[in-house]
Amino acid sequence: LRLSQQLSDAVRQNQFELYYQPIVDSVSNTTCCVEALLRWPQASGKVLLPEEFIPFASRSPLINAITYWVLNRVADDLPALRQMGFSHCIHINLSAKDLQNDNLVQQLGAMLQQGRLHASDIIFEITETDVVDDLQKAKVVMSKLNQMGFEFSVDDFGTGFSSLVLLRELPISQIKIDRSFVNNFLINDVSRAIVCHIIELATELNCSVVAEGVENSADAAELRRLGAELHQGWFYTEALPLAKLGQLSQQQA
Ligand code: G
Ligand code: G
Ligand code: MN
Ligand code: NA
Repeated sequence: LRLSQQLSDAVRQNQFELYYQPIVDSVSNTTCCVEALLRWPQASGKVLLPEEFIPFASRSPLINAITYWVLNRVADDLPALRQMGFSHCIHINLSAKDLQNDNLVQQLGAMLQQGRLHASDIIFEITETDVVDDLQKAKVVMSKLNQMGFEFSVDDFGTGFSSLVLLRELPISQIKIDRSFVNNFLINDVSRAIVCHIIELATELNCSVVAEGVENSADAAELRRLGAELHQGWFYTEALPLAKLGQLSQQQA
């Protein structure tokens, strides 16, 4: 297939870029983590977003190569991120296939041994759809990674069909409230109830909570009042290339 050829060329020829979107502690108004988000610039000048190629890549072994590319880019970017003052973790998105074999365990084991990464540098984001393939296999892989020190966050929480089973079965330390709930929770009673319940559930389970898609100060204030202090969204900043993230941290300092 054409797209699969283009994608494997993109991996080999280093055509991807990694952008970073800050996750902000809204109480101290400081960036505590950044989420790495893939971008694929085209020769035409257009930049493809992950939703335009990750779903396709996720159905093939290409996704393993893409995830490995992301890990290596994060390892390469870490010294610069540290120098900019981002002392906390980098969030990396995984796909279903990443959790269905031991490749990732071996690759990360090697990177830890080489000193290119520390487990505490990274939090992996998984979605519910990532583990439904084979929950037991995902559990084995995630447990191994967890023993190596890596933590897991559930992305888009509440939008899948097995969110609660996932919390019971897997080593999860953070829940990200899907932005579809955050978008209208001030005016939609159902969304509001869901947001409140996710916050309570997370607290009960000793998980931290991140609210995604925070787009204005009213949302931010109400989320904080409800106990969700970590925010990600355009109210703070969009995903930025490394160089622009540096300018941002200088403005903050
Ligand atoms: O940047 P954007 O909002 O378009 O990203 C949308 C989604 O694409 C993310 O929430 C995530 O699920 C997925 N995504 C972004 N970067 C990566 C990546 O490096 N690997 C995987 N597997 N998914 C990614
Ligand atoms: O991992 P996830 O699929 O949630 O990736 C986050 C995506 O959400 C990014 O691709 C980014 O473009 C998008 N995004 C980030 N902040 C906001 C926001 O405040 N509002 C909306 N609508 N989208 C956002
Ligand atoms: Mn994510
Ligand atoms: Na998300």
